[in-house]
Amino acid sequence: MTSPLSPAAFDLTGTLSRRAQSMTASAIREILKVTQQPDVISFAGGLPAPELFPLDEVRAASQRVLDVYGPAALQYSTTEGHPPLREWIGAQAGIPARNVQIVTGSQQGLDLLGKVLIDEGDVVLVEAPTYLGALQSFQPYLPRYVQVPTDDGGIDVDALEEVLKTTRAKLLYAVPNFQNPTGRTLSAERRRRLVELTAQHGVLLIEDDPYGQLRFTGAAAPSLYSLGLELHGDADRNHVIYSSSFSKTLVPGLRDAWVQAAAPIIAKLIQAKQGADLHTPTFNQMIIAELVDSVLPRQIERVRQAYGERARLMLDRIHADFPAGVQSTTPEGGMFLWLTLPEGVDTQALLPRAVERKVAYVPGSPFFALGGGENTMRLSYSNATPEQITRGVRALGDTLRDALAGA
Ligand code: N5F
Repeated sequence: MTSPLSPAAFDLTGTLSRRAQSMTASAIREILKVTQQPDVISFAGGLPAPELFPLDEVRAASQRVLDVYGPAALQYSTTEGHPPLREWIGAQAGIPARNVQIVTGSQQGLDLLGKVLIDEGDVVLVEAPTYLGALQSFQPYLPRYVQVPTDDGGIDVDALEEVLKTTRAKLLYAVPNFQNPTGRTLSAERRRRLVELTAQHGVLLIEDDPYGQLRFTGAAAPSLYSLGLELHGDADRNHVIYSSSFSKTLVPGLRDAWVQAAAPIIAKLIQAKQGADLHTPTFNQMIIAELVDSVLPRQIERVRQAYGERARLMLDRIHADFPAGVQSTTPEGGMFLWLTLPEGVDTQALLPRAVERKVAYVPGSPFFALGGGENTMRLSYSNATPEQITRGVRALGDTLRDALAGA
């Protein structure tokens, strides 16, 4: 006889929701564990250069915030976000502050958008490849992914038009500027068609743009959001949802980012965020608001210049040190470039050998919603010094040469 106090055998794994069972670990965060060893040169994480962080300015802003706001800086605050920060973001985009929702990193924005927009089985269109963190955010809401092909000009809009003829899609997720993971940028002509096509077919368009300010060469193209605004004439009718972040322009550790969207979507984001974390840290938002006019513009300039130099150096070293048959994208901004190796090379299998040579990257496959891309990899140049870039690319070139000789 079992006593009422003796516990029943519990299948704890079996108690997990289908939602939880569909979750997977981020390939980037897993690799960051390996690359935390101090002697490994990491081209893996999309980490900003810490030596460029405006430490003194953040210190001074923190002091000012405490002086000006007192205890209110440390109190709970509204879910929508710190009003002066929302006003500032709205003014930049030419929209009312009420169309701006502050979020705790744009990663939270992606999760909340998934929560309020995706029903199980809804078709979510994604670039092939796309940002794997977005796949990770959307996955628990059990979408059906459909991949849209991309080339050097970004999303192939002709291919998209074909897909839309036969597929009823809920939303399309895109990173049009210096895409994560490829570093590619959507061409100006394609932007207009992408906005029009999605509008015609009733497909929401999520424009994820954490890197747009970090252009180091070439001319800027209009945001999809601004084209949507032009098309609909009103922020509350825009079918484009815009997401950006202070992570790559100021600092990622304060976790301050935002979403711009039409009123019905913002209303639901607020409710979803109340359930997630009530609000983004009050103090952090106040610090960011202190910095947006006085520090942000010159910080962007510094970061652009440094990343431009690092990208050019990495490309030069790749051309000099890599075996023939490796193709690289040429980013005009942002933090990433993308390598395609000869067919048959498996970059996941190769990673331990690269780490033995003290260099790390992210294998390309996890960036494809439906698999593929085994012969691709993402390299980030933002977090490595010029000396590390030179040494790391040489080590990676040696790793690739060995692999090709073995293949
Ligand atoms: O705003 P935040 O810091 O939450 O950035 C999230 C994010 C959203 N959208 C795109 C396209 C992004 O690239 C990112 C940040 N991605 C970095 C990466 O390496 O792919 C984050 C890596 C940092 C980490 O996982 O520790």
